[in-house]
Amino acid sequence: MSAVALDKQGKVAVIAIDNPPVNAVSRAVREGLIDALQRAESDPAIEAVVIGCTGRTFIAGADIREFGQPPQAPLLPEVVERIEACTKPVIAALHGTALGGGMEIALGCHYRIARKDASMGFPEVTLGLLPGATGTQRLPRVAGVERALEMMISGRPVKAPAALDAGIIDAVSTEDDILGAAVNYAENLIAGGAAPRRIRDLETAPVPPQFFADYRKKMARKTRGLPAPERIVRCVELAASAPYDEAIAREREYFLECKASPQSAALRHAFFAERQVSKVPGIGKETPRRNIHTVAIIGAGTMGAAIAYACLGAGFNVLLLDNDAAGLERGEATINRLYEGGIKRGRITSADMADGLSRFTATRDYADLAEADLAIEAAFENMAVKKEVFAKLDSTCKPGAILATNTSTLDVDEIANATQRPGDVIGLHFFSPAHIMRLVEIVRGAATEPEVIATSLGLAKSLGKIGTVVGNCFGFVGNRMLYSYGRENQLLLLEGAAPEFIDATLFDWGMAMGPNAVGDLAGLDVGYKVRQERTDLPDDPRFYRMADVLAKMGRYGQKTGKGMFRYEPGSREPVPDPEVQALIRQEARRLGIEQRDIGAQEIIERCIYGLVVEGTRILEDGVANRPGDIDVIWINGYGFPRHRGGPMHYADSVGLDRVYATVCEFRERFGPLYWEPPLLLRELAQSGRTFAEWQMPAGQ
Ligand code: 3H9
Repeated sequence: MSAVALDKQGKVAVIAIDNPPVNAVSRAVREGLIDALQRAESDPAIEAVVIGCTGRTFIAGADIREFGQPPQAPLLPEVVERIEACTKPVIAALHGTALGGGMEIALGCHYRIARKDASMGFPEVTLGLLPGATGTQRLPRVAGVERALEMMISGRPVKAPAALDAGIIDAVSTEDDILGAAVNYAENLIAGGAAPRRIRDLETAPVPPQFFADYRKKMARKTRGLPAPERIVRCVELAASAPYDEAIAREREYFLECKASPQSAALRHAFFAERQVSKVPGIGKETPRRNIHTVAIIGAGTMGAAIAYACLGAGFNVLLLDNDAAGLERGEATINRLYEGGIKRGRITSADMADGLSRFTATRDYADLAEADLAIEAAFENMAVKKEVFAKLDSTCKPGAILATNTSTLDVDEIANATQRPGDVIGLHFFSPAHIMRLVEIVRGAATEPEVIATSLGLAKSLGKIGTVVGNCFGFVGNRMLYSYGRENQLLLLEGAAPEFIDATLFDWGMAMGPNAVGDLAGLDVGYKVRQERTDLPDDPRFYRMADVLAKMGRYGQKTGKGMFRYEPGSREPVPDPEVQALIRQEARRLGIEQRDIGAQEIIERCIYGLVVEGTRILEDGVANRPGDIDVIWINGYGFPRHRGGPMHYADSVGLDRVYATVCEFRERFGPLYWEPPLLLRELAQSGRTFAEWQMPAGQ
């Protein structure tokens, strides 16, 4: 079957692209479009041309898979220019998601009509790119500089009615059959004697002289480390100042620079890794799913309430249980607050709130959970408490109900064994704040049934989250690796690096926050309590020393106004605290550690390679299915910079031989306790391979 079909409906030629799943503009589509256009143009019976797509969407962009290979003619910009040069009016028929190169094709057409529910935009920036097929020059000409920048820098699509307001499209159709609607539109154009209308001939509306300088300042923090946004701004500046052809040549140059950048390679890796993650060995389309209508959440703390809110938002009936009447009231208040916050930010309406709350029940009685399809325990992080809850769930929930624990570290099998149905038990590790963070670690226990895993993956998707299936071990993937990262941070403090310097270094490198600010935000008491419960920690007095010292002093972080930093009343801004600096010096002396000057490079290498080493052990242990799964977890759960692709991709980009050599050097300098290189890292480094090339051995 050809990717592009040409059909005639009276005087209108209909060019329909059929390249599932998302009609990406692959080479075959580019060739097919040029050919079909040629034929339509040279056919004297044809007076207008419609370009649309079959399937669920208009073109969702260039084919991202081709970006790793040398470009093959015809290039997309040529296709867009060819469409625009057509001597007969060309109408784009948009439905689904018209994105990136798809939107550029639409802007190459002379008229655009979209189905009411269509959305359109330029998400290239999320792949480290800019619209490289004339989009940077066309969008400002129709939508204005400010709107064009907002769309291209955020990457967020707009819905058809907003696109109509902005002048990006000419008409919105309520018809399901958008190709049919576009043919009608074309017939009207023919009847009115309309001619081709070329965006390249329009002038971009002028902006005040300071506009671009101010815009750059405004976007600086959000776009740090990324080459594409600055180049997008330059292109839009050109759209407002340079002749079209000159600006297009620069757009092409910048696009190629971006495409070759390590940031784009990392972002494209993240894109595919996030889609790969739902493909789980042993779970297929044929695996049955259980129906989930009612979700019960046990524990009305901040986490439980946020999970409840997320489930209400996804349309489930929700029961929130807490033994404690005051706790339950607080949970309800949290849910109300989350709704009100959502309304204030314009994310939801008061009708959504009323609808959500009509499906919500608060209870203190386990008997009310009898009909729940899924129970998510979000009680204290304590094994005895968890086992008690699961024994109660076992005796009250109906057969076939899924019993999930939100534990972030504890043994899911031990929890499962507190029930008579360990096959129904699974870990669903949500991240705080649970209604915002996109990650859920789905922890597969030894006995967890495949259909329970498949159902959990579906649940994550319906909550708008990325579910990543991981194995059961202390801390699973994310928190197990966090221990290594946090350990190096703590050791660096004792060795002389100031907390604010470590934080600034890792923030500048791209982490969403520095580790010391994160500790203060999460509460130093939380990690302290978890460490107290563990019996397998290394026998090392330096291990998390400063975190323990501060927690024992009641310096828990933001909530007590003092932690690793201090906080002015009502402020979340960490302020370096000389008292902490004195405490660190005192502890270092006590442990016989000589403090020294530590540079940014050592901080980055120790913290990030600490992650890589533990990530490699996780692969060796079979706890994660793929290196990409680890990357997805760290990007979406721990603020790892997406433009570095996650710890495992980052190691690949540095070169595993270099990473291995540095780890060996650390073993010499700091001893083998933490820096013994894993066998897998050595093997890959010595054979010149990458994590991306690694496959889990069969049977693991
Ligand atoms: C661009 O256009 C550059 C130009 O400006 C200049 C060029 C010179 N290519 O996400 P899903 C695959 S840059 C190849 O699960 P959904 C995806 O991997 C591009 N493959 O579906 C998956 O494969 P698999 C700008 C693609 O319904 C399958 O399709 N465009 C592409 O949840 C289904 O995807 C973008 O950045 C692609 N462009 O969401 C849009 N897109 O089944 C990127 C998807 O093997 N795409 N695949 O796992 C999206 O945002 C979402 O896929 C979309 C559908 C919203 C369209």
